[in-house]
Amino acid sequence: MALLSFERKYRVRGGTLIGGDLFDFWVGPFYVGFFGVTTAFFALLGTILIFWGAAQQGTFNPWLINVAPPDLKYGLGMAPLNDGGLWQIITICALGAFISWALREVEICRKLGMGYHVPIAFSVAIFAYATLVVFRPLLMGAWGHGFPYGIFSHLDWVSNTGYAYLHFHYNPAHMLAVTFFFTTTLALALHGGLILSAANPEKGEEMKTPDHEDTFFRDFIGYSVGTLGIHRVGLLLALNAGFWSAICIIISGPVWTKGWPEWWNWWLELPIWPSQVGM
Ligand code: 07D
Ligand code: 07D
Ligand code: U10
Repeated sequence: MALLSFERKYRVRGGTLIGGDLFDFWVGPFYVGFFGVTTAFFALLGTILIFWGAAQQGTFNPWLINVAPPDLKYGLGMAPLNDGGLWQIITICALGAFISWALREVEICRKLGMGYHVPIAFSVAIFAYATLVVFRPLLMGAWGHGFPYGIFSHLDWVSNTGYAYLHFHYNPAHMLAVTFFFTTTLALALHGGLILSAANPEKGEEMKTPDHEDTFFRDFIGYSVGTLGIHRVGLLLALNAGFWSAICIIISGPVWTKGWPEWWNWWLELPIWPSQVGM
């Protein structure tokens, strides 16, 4: 079915979670819905506040705009607007916009009778963000532990936070997350390559079938995960990358306060070593 006639058939009412028919319409290519309105509201307000923060800071240079979280002395209380309060309101707007965006995805899935895989996947990214700016600061007792909103300033935060634990590469959950990120790109490169090699033949040649794709990997590594299976693998790898990222930062501070290299001492402290049992 051509895209335009398909859209006409499926652009029907229903499937909304909230608001009934009220916002059940499209603007150009975009489905609106109740959560489209809340996304627009939070995203607009958050962006306006970032610009306002930039005006207070005295620069509109996008690389240098910086809206910093409150000083640690404010703990978990509200801070004055120009001393971190703006960051707190922008954080609420960001979470409002991201969660609305995920719920708008859910409504679109419901309209089309599809599974909720895409909103579930996006929720893992939202979870990682919330870990950085809500859960970890809550566990550490101050909003000041969140990261600042600015292109270079957020890089400074990552570097400083990493060095606060001496050598962040030794964080075992960071290792897992990095490995999942690397494996995700390997899987996507293999999948993109395989599909194009079979489904996008030279002019005049015939398109190959999924059997060709299966056979390639059986010949190559002795096993094919299958044409549906590779999408399950991809999703699993990518979600684990985000999940272990959230874990690696939430344990840095709330669970482990020393340098990460020291964590590995548990290995030397096992009772299997003669020195541990006084020999
Ligand atoms: C390609 C989809 C499109 C999205 C884009 C991002 C904004 C910000 C805000 C001027 C893959 C749009 C950018 C809306 C404008 C202001 C105030 C997604 C694609 C193009 N980072 N980060 C970037 C964010 C964190 C880190 C780039 C956001 C953590 C490192 C961009 C968040 C940590 C590096 C950016 C966030 C961290 C970057 C490219 C939120 C650990 C880089 C992003 C909300 C996760 C890279 C100058 C990209 C860079 C980079 C945005 C959080 C680390 C500005 C929105 C605190 C080490 N980050 N980031 O392509 O070039 O993502 O930085 O959590 O090297 Mg970051
Ligand atoms: C948080 C983004 C969420 C985004 C959302 C959507 C918009 C809309 C609109 C475009 C999680 C935003 C959307 C704004 C835009 C339009 C229209 C994603 C988030 C909801 N590290 N490290 C990670 C590596 C080192 C350190 C994660 C590698 C050093 C700290 C990942 C290396 C030190 C933290 C990772 C490396 C250090 C991390 C990031 C290599 C510094 C974190 C991915 C090769 C000296 C962060 C949850 C992520 C984390 C994190 C990779 C090196 C410190 C696994 C490959 C040794 C402090 N690092 N790192 O989390 O876990 O994405 O955050 O050296 O906090 Mg690291
Ligand atoms: C995949 C795939 C597959 C495909 C695919 C894809 C994965 C099987 C079949 C998809 C992949 C691609 C297309 C490849 C490229 C993608 C990437 C590299 C990922 C990164 C993407 C980007 C960088 C693009 C990002 C762009 C975005 C998010 C669009 C920006 C959109 C907007 C600004 C509008 C947002 C819409 C909203 C909020 C909802 C509707 C709202 C409106 C239309 C606005 C109007 C608002 C209202 C009517 C409400 C009123 C507003 C109010 C009341 C607020 C007022 C508030 C005030 C403060 C005043 O697997 O193969 O192929 O294609």
